[in-house]
Amino acid sequence: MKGTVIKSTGSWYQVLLTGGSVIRCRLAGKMKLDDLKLTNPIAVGDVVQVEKEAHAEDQGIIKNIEPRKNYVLRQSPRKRHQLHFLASNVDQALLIVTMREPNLKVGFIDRFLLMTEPYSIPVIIVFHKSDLFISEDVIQFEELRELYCSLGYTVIAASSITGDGIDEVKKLLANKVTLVAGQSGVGKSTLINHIEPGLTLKTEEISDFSGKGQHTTTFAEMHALTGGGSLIDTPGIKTLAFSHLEVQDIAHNFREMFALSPQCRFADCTHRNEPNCAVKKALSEGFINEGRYQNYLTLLEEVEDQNYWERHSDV
Ligand SMILES: Nc1nc2c(ncn2[C@@H]2O[C@H](COP(=O)(O)OP(=O)(O)O)[C@@H](O)[C@H]2O)c(=O)[nH]1
Ligand SMILES: [Mg+2]
Ligand SMILES: [Zn+2]
Repeated sequence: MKGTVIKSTGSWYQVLLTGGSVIRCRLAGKMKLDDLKLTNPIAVGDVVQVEKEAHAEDQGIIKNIEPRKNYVLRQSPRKRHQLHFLASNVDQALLIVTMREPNLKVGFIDRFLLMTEPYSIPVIIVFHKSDLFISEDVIQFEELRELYCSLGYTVIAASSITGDGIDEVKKLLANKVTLVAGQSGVGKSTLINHIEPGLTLKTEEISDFSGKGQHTTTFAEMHALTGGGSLIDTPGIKTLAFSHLEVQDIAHNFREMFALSPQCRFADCTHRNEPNCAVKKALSEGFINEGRYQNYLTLLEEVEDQNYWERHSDV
């Protein structure tokens, strides 16, 4: 039997079978060992072959995973050397951020886009809680909208309180499989509840003075949308680290820089101090955004520091 993994709780997976029923499955023993670098060998969104257990009709064993059309991986928040699937086989991602409550971290947007870029997954960036925008937020939002739209992303301001932008988001989600992500407290659960009122996801109050929300969602879960399509709700992300990547992985996944790199003198140009660098030229002429470039440099440094310590960890 064939089905789609709609929830993963560590050792058990909920699989939505083609017929519409949901069955609780575990992995066939030998499959677990396939990739030791992954904390979760199966992602929500995976299409799998399932066999019913002889002793329990409502339980099954996942025998095989069909090739993934794409996936979104992050470094495991707990185990630095392991990777963790956020989801697979998605049509697009919806990244929810806020200007305040919690305060915007622009670097987080670029970090998120680093995860979707390897498969060129389209991303909709929602600036949520637009009801809280003060005039300087509006100005910053407009600048960011211009920047990310120019890079090919969709940018929308929305509020679950005033309803601003909600219909627009809803339209974009229809008939698509969408990975929904954001830092804790940005109103992800609230927004999803507005888009699909039948889905009463837990929302949480921001209780601590740091403005960071508490974690209540722990595992990714796929929910069907009544109008067609589905959402994959993921746990609130605190931080995204990329020490598993190499310098060139970063360089290749900042799309505007990658597009210019064939014009750099060196094929492996890191766009820092190399002569005849097309990226530095574009930066000085204002064609590349200074903030994006700074975030790029920060990520390069992170990756280099990490690689340095890994190479020297035996001595
Ligand atoms: N001002 C404002 N607050 C919101 C909005 N959406 C959600 N909130 C509040 O933000 C807090 C976190 O919401 P929640 O949906 O639990 O966030 P999540 O952690 O991203 O799932 C709650 O106190 C919500 O009431 C909005 O559009 N505007
Ligand atoms: Mg939530
Ligand atoms: Zn260059």
